[in-house]
Amino acid sequence: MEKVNRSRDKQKGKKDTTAEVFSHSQITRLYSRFTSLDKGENGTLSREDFQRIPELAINPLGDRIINAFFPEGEDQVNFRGFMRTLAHFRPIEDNEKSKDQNGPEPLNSRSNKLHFAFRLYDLDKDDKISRDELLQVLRMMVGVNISDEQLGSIADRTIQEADQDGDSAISFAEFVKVGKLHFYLLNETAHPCFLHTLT
Ligand SMILES: [Ca+2]
Ligand SMILES: [Ca+2]
Repeated sequence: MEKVNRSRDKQKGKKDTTAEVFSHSQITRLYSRFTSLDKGENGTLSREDFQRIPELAINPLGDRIINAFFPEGEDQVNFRGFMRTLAHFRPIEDNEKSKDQNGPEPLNSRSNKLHFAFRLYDLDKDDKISRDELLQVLRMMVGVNISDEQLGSIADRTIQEADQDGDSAISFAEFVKVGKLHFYLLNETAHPCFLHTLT
């Protein structure tokens, strides 16, 4: 089992950006949350463990967020991985007090948050958001009260607005420039229940 109570002083020279994002008391709370979710009591969480969190079960992007916890090809996540993913959801202001110009970028920096959001869209991992990928997320976010035709035209307009190299898809650089696509996915206001239950 990994130690969770390592103090920051002991980590000098070997920076762990996860510990920079969370305070000591938050880490303690997260750890007790982690162990209560760990029904198999083996120090790791499975997808089923996450699916038992009601707020994630009803979140339209729940499955994708759950997937983001799991490294490629793995079906278990340990406490460190659990914290790393959650760190992306912390507000950016939390960095200011522990800012270290020479250290690695905090996980909740604007750029890391954007990468995280981008990956929620880019299911086939070709580093582009296609019209289909955008449509899938739109459909999950807006629910059923909007026709496929209307959704399609929202997707088309969004791509037109973002697409600069004319490939009819949104690259990460283009994604960063269209302000509106990401923040509703990653703001704490977009996932208040999810965050409050976990942290
Ligand atoms: Ca893609
Ligand atoms: Ca493009």
